[in-house]
Amino acid sequence: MDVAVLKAAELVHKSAFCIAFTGAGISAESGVPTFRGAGGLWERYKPEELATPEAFERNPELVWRWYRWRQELVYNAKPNPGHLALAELENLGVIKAIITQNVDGLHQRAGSKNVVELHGSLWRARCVKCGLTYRLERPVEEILPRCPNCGGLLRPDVVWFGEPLPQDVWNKAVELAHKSDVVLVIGTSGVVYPAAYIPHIAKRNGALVIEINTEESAITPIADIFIKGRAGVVLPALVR
Ligand code: BJW
Ligand code: ZN
Repeated sequence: MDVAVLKAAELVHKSAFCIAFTGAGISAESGVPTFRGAGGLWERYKPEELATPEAFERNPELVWRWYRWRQELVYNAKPNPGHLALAELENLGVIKAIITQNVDGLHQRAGSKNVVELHGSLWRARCVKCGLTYRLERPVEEILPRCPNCGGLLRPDVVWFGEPLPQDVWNKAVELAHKSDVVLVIGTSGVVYPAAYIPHIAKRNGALVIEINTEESAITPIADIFIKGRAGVVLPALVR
């Protein structure tokens, strides 16, 4: 076993308040594409045409088609050993919470309980008119879903570029970052803000930063331990 992994396992297990901060990379081994890099979603799609409020105003059908495709992909995917290891670490009382940028719901499906979703969820829709939110059990079927309450247009309840993160969710994440003494940063490029502040806030408050990624990221310069590898391989090695 790699010494960095052994050291990380020791630090995680003797931590008082360990949290995980996750990105698209943790779901890659479930077959869910990441955003950036080779094979990433942004290689084939322009974010400004799909993940902005302006895009939705211009062409809600196109945006819903993209989200429906992603919902179907995730619906047919399963949590991988990385998600499962984090759930087990929470079960063991080692990890206190997961702060995720992912909208796929795979942490919850793996059994994680305390999950803070910074960028919303593929499995919720929100009315642009009355603001009510709806839980989605499966991919939406309608070309343009409408609000049962007021007839307004529904949109995916995710955070698009130029939109603020939900205040309560953000406050909760910052509070967890302040409490943490170890933060596991897994599978994120660390370039999207304000989400990427989380590991920086934890670090500034004295937490150790342990990063797991197949490549170096924007977080790597502040990582105390960098483990180059796949989340689905490295995380199970932290469970003992
Ligand atoms: C593996 C692996 C394996 C692969 N194992 N690892 C400061 C400077 C410049 C710009 C800004 C700034 N602050 C804000 C901005 C603007 C903007 C922003 O950050 N832009 C940057 C891109 C430059 N931010 C915003 O617009 C945010 N809102 C905002 O600022 O509001 C201000 C405001 C305040 C008050 C009123 C009004 C406005 C919102 C950002 C929302 C981002 N939304 C998205 C889409 C969500 C919905 C959806 O999914 O459709 O969130 S964008 C996309 O990026 C998605 C992700 O959550 C997010 C982060 O991506 P992530 O998870 O890091 O994935 P990747 O693909 O980037 O990286 C994958 C990593 O995994 C790689 O490192 C791989 O190596 C690794 N990997 N396989 C381990 N097996
Ligand atoms: Zn409505």
